[in-house]
Amino acid sequence: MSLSPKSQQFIDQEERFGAHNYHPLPVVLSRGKGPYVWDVDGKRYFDFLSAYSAVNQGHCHPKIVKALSDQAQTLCLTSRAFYNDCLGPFEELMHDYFGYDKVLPMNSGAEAVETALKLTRKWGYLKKGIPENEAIIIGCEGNFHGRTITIISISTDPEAYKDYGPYTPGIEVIPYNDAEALEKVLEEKGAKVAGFLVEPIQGEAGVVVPDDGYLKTCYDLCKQYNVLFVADEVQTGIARTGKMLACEHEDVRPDILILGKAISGGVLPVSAVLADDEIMLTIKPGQHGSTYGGFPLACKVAMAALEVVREENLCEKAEYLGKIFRDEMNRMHSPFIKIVRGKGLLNAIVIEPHNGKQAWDVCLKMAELGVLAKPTHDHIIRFAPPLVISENELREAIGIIQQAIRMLE
Ligand code: IF1
Repeated sequence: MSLSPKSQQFIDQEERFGAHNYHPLPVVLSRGKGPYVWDVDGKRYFDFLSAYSAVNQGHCHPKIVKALSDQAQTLCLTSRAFYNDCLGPFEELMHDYFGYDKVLPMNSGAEAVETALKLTRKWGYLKKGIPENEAIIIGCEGNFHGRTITIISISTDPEAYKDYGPYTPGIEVIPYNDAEALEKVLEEKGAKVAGFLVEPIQGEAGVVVPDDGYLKTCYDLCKQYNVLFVADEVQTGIARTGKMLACEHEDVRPDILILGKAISGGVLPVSAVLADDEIMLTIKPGQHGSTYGGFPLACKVAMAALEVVREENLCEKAEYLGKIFRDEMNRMHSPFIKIVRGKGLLNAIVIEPHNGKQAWDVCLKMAELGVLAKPTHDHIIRFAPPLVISENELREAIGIIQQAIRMLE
């Protein structure tokens, strides 16, 4: 892909002055609107990553930007040392949308996961009676929950954990999509297990959708052994999979729910942990917090972002458009396409390297033709457009994806 001098200049600047902790696709973006982004040379792309499902409501959604702009000129940050007139309304809206007694607002997804891990342990000691410092939390192979030391202590991806030890103790990792593995570890160690942390669909692993019934079976095992079922819906939540929460596909109500990313429509970082009183009130005043957690600007932005989901029927759209995407990709019968999988508009294609070309080459060709997506784990391309994309726009983008694949065949 040839780069303009203007693009190259920004890339060189990042190379010179920025940490090298990413390997971006060689595209320099400068504007976004709805399902589209434009590069510095004015070329338009369909965004099929949506900032890893943070931009479900589309880039620069007018209602969300207005909420941001209005509040930014009124009151941005108070800290939690005082009350304000935004946090209560946000908390009540979260109750209305998700049905939990309480919400603990944080900033990044990783912070919310860490908060959920602390809450799980706190409940394990104060309510389940696990001996102090002996609580166990179970995670799944192939997980991605963020980049902090405790979270990467759960990771099975050397890229995520290597050379960051020593690791947080009290963690057991079992195979994903294997309820018997959960039952086995609970039979052996259930008395000391405080919680089971799971993604309803593993995003980073390559949109790995577990078998029907897996989540429900695990939930029932957690109930049987008095273990909290902790769902990380940072990526799968907020209509992405065709339901407000991916757990709804199996009628599972997590004991602790973790949200992030699209809760604020890709405008500023907002995350949250939701739970009922018996769990949430184990954390007393002064025992957890964050300077920006639940700040007025975040509350107003998140309220607008959540209202957009309902007003524009984004759950129904994701469900309907996702089926079109998977059907169209399955109908290609391309040597490149090994598997098409996903739920709603969280989909992925497992690429079979062909003609010496692999997923990265497909992504470069798609970018050249006007669709942005990025591989995960070498051979998997995740496709997650903003949920506001229209059927016509989706079909146009599918045409581009198919053209890119045909050109490389
Ligand atoms: C990166 C991955 C996706 C998440 C789930 C918690 C978090 C994430 C299920 C933490 C964040 C982001 C992080 C970003 C790339 C992206 C990602 F490739 F890293 F794994 F989406 F799949 N739970 N995922 O997906 O939320 O702290 O980032 O707000 O770190 O490269 P965060």
